[in-house]
Parts: sequence; structure tokens; C-alpha cells
Amino acid sequence: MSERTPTLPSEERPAYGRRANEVKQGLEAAYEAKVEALKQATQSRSLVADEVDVSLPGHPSRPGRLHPITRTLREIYRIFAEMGFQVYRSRDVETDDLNFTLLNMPPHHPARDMWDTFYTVRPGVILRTHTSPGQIHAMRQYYPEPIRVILPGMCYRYEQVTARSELMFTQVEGLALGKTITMADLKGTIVDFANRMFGQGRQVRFRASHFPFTEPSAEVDIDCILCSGKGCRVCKFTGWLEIMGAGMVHPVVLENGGYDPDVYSGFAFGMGPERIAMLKYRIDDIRAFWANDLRFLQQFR
Ligand code: 2U9
Repeated sequence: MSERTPTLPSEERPAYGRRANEVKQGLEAAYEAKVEALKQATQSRSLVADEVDVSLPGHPSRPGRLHPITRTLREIYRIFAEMGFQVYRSRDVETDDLNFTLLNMPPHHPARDMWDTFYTVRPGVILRTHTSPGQIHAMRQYYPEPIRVILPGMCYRYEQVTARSELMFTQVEGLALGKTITMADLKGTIVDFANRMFGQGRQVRFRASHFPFTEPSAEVDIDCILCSGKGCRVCKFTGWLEIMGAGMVHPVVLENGGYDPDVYSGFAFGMGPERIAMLKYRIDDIRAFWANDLRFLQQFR
């Protein structure tokens, strides 16, 4: 197709061009104005539709809180930290050797019956029934230095779950080891702990007992924190509450940890934070701790 031949006489072309420009500018301005008007209308609509009433009450955020056992554990750590004990953590999954044999309970030892546990598919690998294997780990790590540690953590036992016994529970064990440690150090440490944890002026009683990994061994009671020893339902009218087990580390255990029992001695003790929390907060069912019912957990601020 050929180019169109200009038909406008040359003297009319400038005026025609000007007019064409005016029309173009007019159309562009109208377009911009329409776009702006639509934008304004959208904005006004959304200001009405999405209006925020700043006078309405907000949604308060509900801060979380610590589990009662975490609180109890931290209180125990703080008290023992002031006495120079460091926290030593060791694994929940242990070998049968560390959980029993090295703690003076060889295979077929009758004491093993007290601590049935959960077994993994790997022979000899189990869930620990107490934090005591940590004693061997700490000794083997620190030999020949003196030791002052507490060993907290979850323990597991295959047993009937009742209001008084759970199949998982925490334990805090203590171990002090050196060349001059005596039973007097054990008693002084525990009496001081009992006073700081349960209130100054506590009566503390040591009763002879038995643990395979300590000799001599004792069970430790305090005067009942609810009735001050007068006798009530919680202390079963005895006036006393059992709070822990303790004793001097058995020579076989010292040896298994690498410490010569003729040169070194030590004491150990162990307590159950669930039991302590039950006494402190008057909880009568141990199952409440790990059932994760918020109605229970939210009561602890
Ligand atoms: C030494 C070292 C450690 C004694 C302990 C327990 C915790 C215990 C139970 C409470 C109810 C589990 O859920 S439950 O059935 N807790 O039996 N026993 S601490 O530990 C010791 C004792 C002595 C030298």
C-alpha cells in the first residue's frame, strides 16, 4: 500500500497540528483525572470498611510460665550453687553396665528388681532408672580432681502408674568427692539444704537405710512442713517427711569411677523434685506433673 498523500494545504497544517495536540493533552488529562478519582474512591471505601476503633480494648497477650518442676529444679540448683556444686548433665539413655553393674549391682543382683526399666532394641541399652550413672561419668571425666556436682534429669521406671508413682520423673543427685570428705560433710550439706529449701529452723533426721551404691546409707526426713511435727494427714501422723536418700559412696563405685578408695572418699544423695513440689504446693497426685493439663499448670505463677 502506498503512503497517503497529504491533502491539507500547507498554510492550514500548523493550526491543525496545534489542535491535534490540544485534543491529545485533553484526553490524557481526562484519563489521569479518572484514575485519580477511582483511587480516591477506593481509599474512601476502605477507610469506612476497615475502620479501626482505637478505643476498643486490645487482646492481652498471655505470658507463659515455668513448669512447677522447672521452678523446683531451679530452686535446688540455686541452693547448691551457693554451696559450690556445679550442674553436671548426662544422658537419659544408658547402658545396663552404667545404670547397674558399675553402681555395685552386677547382673542378677536382687536390687535390680527395685528398678525395672524400658529396654531399647539394642541389647544392653536402656532408659536410666536413676541419675546415678552420671556419678561414674563425672568421676571418669574429672579424675584425679575433687568433685562437687549435682546431677539433675529425667529418669524412667517400668512400673504401675499411681497417684504416688510415675514411670517418668525427675531426680537430682549430688556427689562430693575428695581426700577428706566425711559423713559430717554429708550431714552439714543436707541440713543446710533442708533449711534453705524448706525454711530455717528445720529439724533433720537421718535413718539408717540401704542403697547398693553407698555404705553407710541413710534416708533423710525433715519435720513436717505442714504441721511442724505435730502430726497430720500429709506426714501420716508421724511428724516427719522423707525428702531424700544419701550415703557415703561405696568403695566399689569409687573404684569403677577411677578413684582409689584408700585415698579418696565421697558422699552422694538423691531427691525427687516431684515429691518436693508435691509437699511444697500440696499436690496429691504425681501424675498431674506430666499429664500437661493446662488447668493444673496455669495455677503456678
Ligand atoms: C543416693 C543417690 C540417689 C533416691 C531417689 C527417687 C528419687 C524415687 C520416685 C518418686 C515417686 C519415683 O515417681 S516415683 O515412683 N522417686 O524413687 N529415689 S531420688 O535417690 C538416691 C538415693 C541415694 C545415694
